[in-house]
Amino acid sequence: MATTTSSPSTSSGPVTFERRGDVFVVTIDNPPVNALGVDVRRGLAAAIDAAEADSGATAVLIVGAGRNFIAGADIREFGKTPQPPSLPEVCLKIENCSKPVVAAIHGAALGGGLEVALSAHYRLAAPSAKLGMPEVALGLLPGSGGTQRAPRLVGVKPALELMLSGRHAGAKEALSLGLVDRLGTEADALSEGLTYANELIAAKAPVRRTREATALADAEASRAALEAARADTAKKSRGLFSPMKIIEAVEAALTLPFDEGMALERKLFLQCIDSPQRAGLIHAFFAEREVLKAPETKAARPRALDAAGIVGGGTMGAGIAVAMLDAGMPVTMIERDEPSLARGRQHVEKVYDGLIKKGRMTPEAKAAVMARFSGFTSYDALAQVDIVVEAVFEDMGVKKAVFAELDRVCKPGAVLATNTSYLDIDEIAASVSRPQDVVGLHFFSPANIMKLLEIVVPAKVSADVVATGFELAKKLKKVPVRAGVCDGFIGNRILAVYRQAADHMMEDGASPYQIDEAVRNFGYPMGPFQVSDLAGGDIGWATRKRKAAKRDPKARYVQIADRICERGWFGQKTQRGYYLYPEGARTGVPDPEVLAIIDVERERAGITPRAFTEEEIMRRYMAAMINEGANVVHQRIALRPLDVDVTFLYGYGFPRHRGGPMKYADTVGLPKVLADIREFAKEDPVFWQPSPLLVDLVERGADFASLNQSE
Ligand code: 3H9
Repeated sequence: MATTTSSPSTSSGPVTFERRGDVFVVTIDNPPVNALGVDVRRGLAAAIDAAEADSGATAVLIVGAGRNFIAGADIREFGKTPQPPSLPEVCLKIENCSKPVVAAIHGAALGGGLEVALSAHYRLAAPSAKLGMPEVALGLLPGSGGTQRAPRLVGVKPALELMLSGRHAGAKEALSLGLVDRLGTEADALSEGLTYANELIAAKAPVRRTREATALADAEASRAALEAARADTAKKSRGLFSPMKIIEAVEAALTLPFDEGMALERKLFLQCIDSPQRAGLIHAFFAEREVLKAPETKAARPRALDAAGIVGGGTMGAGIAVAMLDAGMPVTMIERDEPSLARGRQHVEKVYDGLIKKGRMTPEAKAAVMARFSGFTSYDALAQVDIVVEAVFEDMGVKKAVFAELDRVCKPGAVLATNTSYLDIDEIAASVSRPQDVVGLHFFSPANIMKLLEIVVPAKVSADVVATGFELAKKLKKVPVRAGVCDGFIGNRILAVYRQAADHMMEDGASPYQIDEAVRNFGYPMGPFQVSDLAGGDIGWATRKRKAAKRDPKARYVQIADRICERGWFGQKTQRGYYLYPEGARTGVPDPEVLAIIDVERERAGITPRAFTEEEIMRRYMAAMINEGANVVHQRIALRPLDVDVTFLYGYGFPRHRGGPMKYADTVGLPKVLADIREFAKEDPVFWQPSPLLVDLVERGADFASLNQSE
C-alpha cells in the first residue's frame, strides 16, 4: 500500500477522512449500502473543504467502506422535506475541487453513487464493481448531474441506454464505455485507489472535469441517438412518467450550457419526485425486500436443500423442475407410469429446446443440465432428496395418496411440499405422520418464469421448514410471500373476487373487450378475459363446478363463462374463448358470437344492459380487489398489506408503478374506496360487504401503510 505518512482519521459522522502520504482519503461508511443520506452529503462536503484546506494533500481519494462504493441517494428520504446540502451541490463541490479527485469503486456505484464518481476527476473500478443509473426503476431520473455528465463522458447512446434500462454494467464494460479510466485487479479498492492517486500525483495529472468532456462533439450522431431513444421509449414505456423526462434532460446536455442543463435536470427530477409513480415504485422496492422478513426466517435456519424431487410431470411439475435445474439442483421426477414420465421429461426438455432454438443455449449446456435430471415411476427414488414438491392433479384424494407415499419413503427431515392452488394444506398435513414437515409452495405458471412463490404455512409446520421455503425461493431467484391457509391463499382468493366483479360488469352491460381494455389502460399487460383465454377457461370452469355445492344461493352467479366453456371454447388452446384466435394467433380478436351469448344471458337474467365508462369499470374492479385484500390481511392470511402488494406485482401483472393494490388504495384514499363499496352495495349487498379492516382504518383515519410496520 502506498502510504508514507498518515494523519489520524477525522470523523464526521459516516464520512471520515485521513491523509495517507500525499493523498487525502475520504471514506464513506454508512451501512448497509453507503446510501447518500443527509449526514453523508454533509460529511462529503466537509471532507472536500478539509482536503482543499490541507496543504499537504495533493490528491483526494473517495472510497466506500463495506461491500459497496455508494448505492445511491437514500431512497427513504424521498418524499420528505429535503435537507441541505443537496446531492447536486455536493457533486459540484467534488468536481470543482482544485486537487485531482479519484473515485475507487468496488461493489455498487449506482444512481447518486455513480454521479459522485462522475464528479470525481479519475475513476477506477475493482472487478466487483457494478455501475448504473437505476433511477428509472424508482420513477426518477439521475438527478445529481448524471443526465448532464454521463452523455458528455461516454456519449448519448450508451448513457441513455444505461439510464433508460436502469441496468448495472460490470467493471470491464464500464471501462470499455469510458465510464471509468482503469480496471482494478483485486477487491481492495482502497489500496488500488491509493496507487492510482499516487501515480497521478507523480505524473502531475491535472484536475479533469467531466462537464468539460467531449463525447458530445459529434452533434449529428448525438441527436440521432436521442431521437431513436425517444421513438423507442414512446413505444415501450407504457404510461411511465420518468423515461421521457430522462430523454428531455439528456437533450439539454446537447442543447444547453452545463449549468442550465443542471437546472433543467433538477426541475425534471423534482417533477418525478412529486409523481405518484415514484411513490408506487419506491413502495415496491421496499416491499419486495420486506416480504423476506417473515417471522420464521428470523426464528429458524433453513434445512439442507441440495437435492429435490418433483411428483408430477405436467405443466406445473415440469416448470418447477426447470426452475430447480436452472438453480443448479439435481431433480428427480416421479410419474405414475413410463408414458407419463416420458411426457414429463419432454415438457422439461421443451423449455431448453426453445432456448436452443432462440440461440440462448447450446445443446451441450442442455445436456449438462439434463444430466442432473432423472425420472422414475417408483417413489423409492425419493429416499434421499431434501425436498419434494408435489404437483399432481388438484384433488384431495389424489394428493393424500401422494403424501402417503412420501411419508413412507422420504428420509426424516425432508421437506414435503404441495403446489396446490386451493386445497386445504392442513388437511394434507394431518394425513401424514410428520405434519411438521408439510408446507405449501405455490408456484405460478409458467413456474420457471413467474417470480412469485407463495409460501403457505399450515398450522403444524415447523419454522425451519418455512425458512427452507424462503431459502428455496432465494435459490430459484423467486420472490417469496408468506401466506396462510385458505381457499386460494392470498392471490387466487383475491383474484376470484375481482373476477366476479368483472363478470358482474360484463352481465350488466360492459363487453369483455371493454373491460380488458380498461384494465390494460390501467397498466396491466392483459385484461382478465385475455388471461382466462391464455390460462384455459376449463381451469376456472372446473373450480366453479367444484365450488357449486357450497355457493351461497343468495350470491349472484354469472353464467356467461359456463356457456362459453360448454361449447368447448377454452381460449387460445382451442382457438377461441372470449376472443377468436384464428390459425393459432396469440392475440385474439373480438368474437360476435360471444357478444351474442352475453346478450342471451343478460336477457335470461332479466338485465337491461347499461353503459360503463372506463373509470367506472376500474373503480369496481379495484374496489373488489382492495376489499378482499383487506379481508386477507384482516384474517392474517397475508401478514401485512405489502404482502398483498408483492403478490400482485409478481404473480398477477399488477402495474409496478402503482405499487400494488393496497398501495394504490392508499393513493386513492381509503374513505373513497369504502364509499364506493357502500354505493355498489346498494345494488348487491351480498357481494359488496365492506371488509371490517377497511371500515376500521377509515374510522381511525389510518391507511394500509400504517400496517406495514417498517414504512
Ligand atoms: C438516486 O440515487 C437518485 C439520484 O440520482 C439523485 C438524488 C438527488 N437507500 O437490496 P439489499 C437498503 S436513486 C436506502 O437487500 P443487496 C435496502 O432496503 C437511488 N436504503 O442488498 C435493505 O434494507 P433492509 C439509486 C437502501 O446486497 C438494505 O439496504 N440507487 C438503498 O441485495 C440492503 O439492500 C438504487 O436504486 C438506498 N439507495 O443489493 C440502488 N439501497 O436490510 C438500490 C438499498 O432494511 N439498491 N437499501 O431491508 C440496490 O439496488 C441494492 O440494494 C444493491 C445491494 C445492489 C445496492
